[in-house]
Amino acid sequence: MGIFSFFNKEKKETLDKGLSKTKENVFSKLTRAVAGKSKVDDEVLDDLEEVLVTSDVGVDTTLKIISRIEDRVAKDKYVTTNELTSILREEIAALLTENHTEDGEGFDLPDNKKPYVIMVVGVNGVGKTTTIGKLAYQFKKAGKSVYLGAADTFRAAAVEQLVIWGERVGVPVVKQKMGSDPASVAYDTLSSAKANNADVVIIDTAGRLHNKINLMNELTKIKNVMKKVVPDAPHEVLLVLDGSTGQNAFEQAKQFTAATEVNALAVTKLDGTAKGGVVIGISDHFRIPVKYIGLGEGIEDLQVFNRKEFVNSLFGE
Ligand SMILES: Nc1nc2c(ncn2[C@@H]2O[C@H](COP(=O)(O)OP(=O)(O)O)[C@@H](O)[C@H]2O)c(=O)[nH]1
Ligand SMILES: [Mg+2]
Repeated sequence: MGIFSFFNKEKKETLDKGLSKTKENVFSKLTRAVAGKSKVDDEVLDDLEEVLVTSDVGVDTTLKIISRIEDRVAKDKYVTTNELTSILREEIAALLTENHTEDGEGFDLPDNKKPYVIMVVGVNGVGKTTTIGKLAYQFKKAGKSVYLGAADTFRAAAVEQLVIWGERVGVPVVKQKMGSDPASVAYDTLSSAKANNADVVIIDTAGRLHNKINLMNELTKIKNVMKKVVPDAPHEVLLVLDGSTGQNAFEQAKQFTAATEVNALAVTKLDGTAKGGVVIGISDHFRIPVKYIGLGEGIEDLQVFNRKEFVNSLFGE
């Protein structure tokens, strides 16, 4: 109880509010799908399939969910449409938690890696810099010392934007002039962080996916240079995806994970979109865990992704 439950309540409110558009979308479609029906029959299942696909859950994941519900209906014989939402919630939660390790509770860092190095990648405009600012804020709040590296050197505005976040949060930003070598910025950042015994380093990068070979080479070069300072860096390659683009985010995840080694995902802009179902598809399809979700532009609007909480929020408890 006490402070812990207060934060949990706040977290839940932000999540519920952020997912409200997706929720309205799913619920109004579900309501239509079951209107005038008393039990879950083939027609309801067909309609449910359409609801999930048009809510950006993705075809593969939708088929898995439908097949689970079919099994359930076959087993429980008479399932009313009233029970459908709770069954849907249970089956999606079960699907997402299968073959997965436990979700994180808070913004934790492993204590045997210092500095812990996070390299942030993703297409332009998905929310990389914003997510870095929000993460830096959370780590600082948890008492960690944070260094940011402005390795998106292609646009002056990109460096400036990270500097502004650094000032807001109160953490140092290592930068060079626009157009300089991103790998060299990353090297400088890790060197400063190491010299100052920092806990965590977050490196911003440019995301120009239109030339995959270029991007891949660039990211590989940044990684290799980092290893000269911290041999096992980067510990985390965090791919940021814009959830409001629905299936496009899914495609980007496919392309990026093929181009470079990614071991964590963040899905942003879930507020203000009805396409939040995409997180379910992404979380099911990729072996890489969705670690964070973005629910607004504010400094506090980043959460550690928890599958159960997400599904409960989306389908009501
Ligand atoms: N509503 C909303 N906007 C976001 C979120 N994350 C980022 N943004 C906005 O998306 C835009 C692009 O973000 P930015 O961090 O510059 O993307 P980058 O190009 O990948 O670094 C900015 O206007 C951000 O404020 C989010 O979770 N919710
Ligand atoms: Mg940026």
